[in-house]
Amino acid sequence: MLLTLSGAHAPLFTRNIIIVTDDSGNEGIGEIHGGDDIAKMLTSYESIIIGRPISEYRGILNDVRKNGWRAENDSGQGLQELDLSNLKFVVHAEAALECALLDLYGKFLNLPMCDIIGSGRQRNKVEMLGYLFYIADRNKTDLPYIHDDDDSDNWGKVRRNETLTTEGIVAQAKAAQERYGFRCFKLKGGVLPGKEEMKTVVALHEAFPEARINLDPNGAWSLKEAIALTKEYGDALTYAEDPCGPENGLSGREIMSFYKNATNKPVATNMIATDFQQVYPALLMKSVDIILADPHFWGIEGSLRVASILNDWGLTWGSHSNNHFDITLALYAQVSAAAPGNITPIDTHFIWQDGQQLCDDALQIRDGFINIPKRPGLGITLNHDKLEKAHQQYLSLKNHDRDDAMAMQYLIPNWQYDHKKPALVR
Ligand code: GKR
Ligand code: MG
Repeated sequence: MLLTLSGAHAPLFTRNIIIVTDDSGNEGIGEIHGGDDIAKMLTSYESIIIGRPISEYRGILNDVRKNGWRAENDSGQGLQELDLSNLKFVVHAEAALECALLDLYGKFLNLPMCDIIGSGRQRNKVEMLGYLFYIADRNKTDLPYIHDDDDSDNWGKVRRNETLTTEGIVAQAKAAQERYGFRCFKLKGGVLPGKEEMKTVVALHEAFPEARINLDPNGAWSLKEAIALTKEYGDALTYAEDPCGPENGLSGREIMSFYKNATNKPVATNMIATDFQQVYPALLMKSVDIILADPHFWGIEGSLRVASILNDWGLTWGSHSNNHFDITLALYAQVSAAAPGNITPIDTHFIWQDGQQLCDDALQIRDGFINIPKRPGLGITLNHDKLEKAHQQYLSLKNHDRDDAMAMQYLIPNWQYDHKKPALVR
């Protein structure tokens, strides 16, 4: 029951999986956010793809962008807020197809995906960060949250239990480090008052003095509060992720440039620069240093175009994440392996889903890194039985869209999302 500004994760998350097969029997796979609109977009691609040679994959993607289905109100642009109803518009459904086609193309060429995308392979292993969350008490709900599924180590145990204190988060970080070897951490904020979250950052810094530490309240703080908190506790913070956002008629890009002027703190975002139009003013105003260009928000080649621009201009690329399966984990690793420059460790929620893999040969995080496998394409093989099991569970759900207010209302009756109030501050 992970907590964020947008509420609490529900017991089940949904994803759309796409499978493309060729007539030599190879299979290409892709994964993207769940939801019926995204499923409808993916289904509308079918007639555009079938019968075409894999070497035409760029043409196929162009045709899909032109002729694939999109909802009428889908502008394809983000709102600068963690508003989940808007998320599907930021997500590029065709990125799932791009992934599946490149998986297949890699198999055709007998090369791992990172060798055939962007400017090709830049590194053989990719550093991941330990993504820490405050966790609510699932026993306060009657919802079917997973628990007691893994007592093999501390991580398996702590990740299902209530964690709302500084000591709890430090213990969570230690358990994650023991299993995965993380050298860097990100704490998802926007849950408790900013002061408490920053004190937790200080405690994490004391526990892991060498680690890069980042806090992401998803723009919940006002500019004034963000500056004050950074001045008081900022030494423990390597960079701040979306510390503040739009306010008083100013856009998030403007507010973040004021924040940077006042604090000199490097800033990362996955909220105010989510497409190329937004990147232009964000870089002109020097609002950000690190753009977390998730391949699902930008497409695979789009994400790598961002990486090239940032690298040429002395800025930093990274990738943000949502709940995901091992298909996305492999995609993130392949794209990050092809991203030029000195990239920041990559976000992944996968440690929260570890044990729920869809593939038999899922990539592993060891010593904080994922090694790129020698196998072609994505480097993983879908287990159809596991997928079918997940699919049956999906079919049993009334709603396929993400709703973080639903579970939150067990904790605080009538809880509603407010982009300027931490989730537990009501
Ligand atoms: O999945 O709960 C979550 C995350 O908090 C996600 O919604 C955010 O968009 O991880 C993301 C972020 O870095 O902002
Ligand atoms: Mg973020």
